[in-house]
Amino acid sequence: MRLILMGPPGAGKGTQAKVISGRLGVPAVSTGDIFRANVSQSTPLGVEAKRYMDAGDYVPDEVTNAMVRSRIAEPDAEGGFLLDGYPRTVAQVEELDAMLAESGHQLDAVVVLTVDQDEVVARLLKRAEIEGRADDTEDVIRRRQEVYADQTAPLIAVYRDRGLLREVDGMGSVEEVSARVFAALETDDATAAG
Ligand code: B4P
Repeated sequence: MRLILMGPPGAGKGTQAKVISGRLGVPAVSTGDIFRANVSQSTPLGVEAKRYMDAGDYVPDEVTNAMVRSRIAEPDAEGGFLLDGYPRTVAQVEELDAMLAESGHQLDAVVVLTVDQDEVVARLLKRAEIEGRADDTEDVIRRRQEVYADQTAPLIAVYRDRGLLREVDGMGSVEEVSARVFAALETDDATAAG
């Protein structure tokens, strides 16, 4: 199964990606996590990514695309993967399409978590207290929301037109949201072949 998990910052992508990938037995590929791992190890990729992430901006497409290309070519992703936070721009959609075409695979579904704006801000400020992420300050959260609305929200229509979109209510407990995601996937003809 090849899935994409989308949603605004704080929608619960990272949280749900762990649950879904565990249940489906495919690796969760989180671009945000890969960038953060590189930042913490001060690799050249991390040094570059940090400049953008701390400001709430997207890391340039060329950098992100190359990183995903190499990650999904690893053996554990041969049988499928769950992309958490990728693609986020039209250029990334095009690049992912090219990667899939080259490997002869197709996407099975694109899950979008929907949440109230107030709720996502509250979640991220709570995480700021716990984890102290540099991009979880109120100003940067606001910037990340703007970038999402501007660059990523338009992708929803792209995948809807392809018949792949599954919109899932992301409000409520983690367990409630997971149950909705699995229900959306199970009732979805597009994923049956996965
Ligand atoms: P991400 O790491 O993907 O950050 P995010 O959008 O904020 O999502 P995240 O996964 O962290 O939040 P989640 O909703 O799971 O990206 C960070 C940065 O990396 C981006 O701003 C960008 O700079 C860069 N980047 C990443 N991908 C990129 C790409 N493709 N192109 C360019 N740049 C890219 O969780 C939020 C909080 O809510 C957590 O604390 C969680 O515990 C909590 N939560 C989750 N579900 C909940 C629930 N049901 N109830 C209550 N709390 C919940």
